[in-house]
Amino acid sequence: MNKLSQNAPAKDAGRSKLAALNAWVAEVAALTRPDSIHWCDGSDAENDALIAQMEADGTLIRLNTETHPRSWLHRSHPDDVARVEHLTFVCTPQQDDAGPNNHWMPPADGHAKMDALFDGCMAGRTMYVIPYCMGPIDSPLSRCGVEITDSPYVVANMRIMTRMGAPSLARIEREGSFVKGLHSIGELDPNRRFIMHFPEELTIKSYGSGYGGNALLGKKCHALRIASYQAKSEGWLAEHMLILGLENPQGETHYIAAAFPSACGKTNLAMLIPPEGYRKDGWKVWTIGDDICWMRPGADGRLYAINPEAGFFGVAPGTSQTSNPNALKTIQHDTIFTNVAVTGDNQPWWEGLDKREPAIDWRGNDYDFSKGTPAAHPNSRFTVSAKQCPSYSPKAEDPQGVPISAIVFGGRRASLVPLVFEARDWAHGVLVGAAMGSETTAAATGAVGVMRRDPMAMKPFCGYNFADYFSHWLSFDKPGAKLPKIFHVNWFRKGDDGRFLWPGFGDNLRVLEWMIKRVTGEAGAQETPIGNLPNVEDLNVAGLEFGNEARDKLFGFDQAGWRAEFESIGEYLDGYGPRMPQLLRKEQQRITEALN
Ligand code: SAT
Ligand code: MN
Repeated sequence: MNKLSQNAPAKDAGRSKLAALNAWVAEVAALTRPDSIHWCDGSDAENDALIAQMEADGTLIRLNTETHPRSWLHRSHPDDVARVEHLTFVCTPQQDDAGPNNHWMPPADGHAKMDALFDGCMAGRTMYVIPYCMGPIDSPLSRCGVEITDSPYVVANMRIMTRMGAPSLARIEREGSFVKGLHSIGELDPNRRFIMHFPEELTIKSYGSGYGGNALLGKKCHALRIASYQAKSEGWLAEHMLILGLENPQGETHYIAAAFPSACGKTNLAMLIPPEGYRKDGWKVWTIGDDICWMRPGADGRLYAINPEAGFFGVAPGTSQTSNPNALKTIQHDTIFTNVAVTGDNQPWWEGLDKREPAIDWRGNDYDFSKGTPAAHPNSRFTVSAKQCPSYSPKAEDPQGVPISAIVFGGRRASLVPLVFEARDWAHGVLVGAAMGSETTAAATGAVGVMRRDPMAMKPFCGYNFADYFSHWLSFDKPGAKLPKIFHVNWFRKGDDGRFLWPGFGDNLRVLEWMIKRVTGEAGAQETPIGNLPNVEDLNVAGLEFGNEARDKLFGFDQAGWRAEFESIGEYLDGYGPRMPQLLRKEQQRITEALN
């Protein structure tokens, strides 16, 4: 008999504020017909029992206990390795409310399609009820949800990624409201897989995938798609951004929020270790979050941010002693690895980690070098508690959040886009975010390396019409507001030989320093039609060597190239029709004229 057998909800259903929750759980159980129901309390004993069960049935493989204590490898179904944007829907009564940026279905059709899939799907399985809180449990900015799933792997990951269990259930009981997420791995059949959102009902239904953002519903489904919709009506922002604190030698810390698409280095930037000279001078980076940021105006007019997550679901490949030593320390123990390779002595391994040779690839086969395919899946991941990160900031648990001094947008752009520029004002900054482009990565299924517009890195995650989202962003510029400065960066500019021109990683601190000095009025810049660019002398580049090509491309501005870019941005904005805010069109036209 399963140790995690049927247990009862915490309170008498009829009288308590949990009545709605209990009724929903009963309704889902009647539809999915599980063998048993388990309410997750988040305790160690519960986790130990789940892990033991998953080890016994092969869902988890124990890794080398000396080098990686209490760490596990999970191999997902080979057809289930990334988010599936083409199968992700936003179901609003009016199609226009979901916008051209989302796949849409009428809510009734969405429910019918999903409920047909869920019908009886948990027969022979345990149904887990996971109460969770996104954000510090006592923060007014936090929001609760309940995920129902038949995947113990999802439970173990949600326990790391969210504040899960008894305290969250208590908050739900107090508040009476929560986001409902229903998930089943189904048959893991790509032809029977959908991720559907019903923003007006604060409801998510996800079927047929056990992977990452498709299945850990607190993450992209709740904390971005549903939360962005809630944020619009409640006057805040739910964004695909890391949050870091930059402490200077005077001991002052400025907080920066930065939006980059998936697998473009958010985790590395959030955990950055300054170059040696900076370290000696007393610079330090504090990690608040690596993926999601919720922010709202405080009484003083500044934007205050929390990280709604409690852990990192980070990309493994490329994580190394050079790119992210803090991440390597973080994942030394108590970590779930998904789809990485392993060495002969059963340690997790991925491309870019080190020079050792992998023995077994992510599918579990002997690794065959001659095939030339990677041993770890390019979207292989680690799930780990943020508390294990050496640079984790104590402020990350502050219920009031941290005040944001700078917002950064960025993508992978091999050409045209310089290292960094500053927006003139808020409206220009919103255009910079709206016009953002990036080459696609392995974080979603589909072609990799194709340039697409990814406004604010939210293309896959905004739960409503982008035109309304841009209006919402613009609305924060009002009397009394003390808004952050907005910047754009590109760590990925390439030379004619195809090599990256900027060293990146720790040296990105030089760019962050310039930004904060722009905020405090201590650094110079040259004005151009696209924004304020640093002259090479405005940035501390001591110890770095640049040829003429690197100087031109990282710090220069290609007028003809930008003219073409702004034409394409204009066409992109036109695609949203009359809902697109006039102010953004005007910004685009003003810059286009300046470029001509
Ligand atoms: O799979 S996730 O959506 O959680 C990761 C990502 O794409 O950012
Ligand atoms: Mn992400």
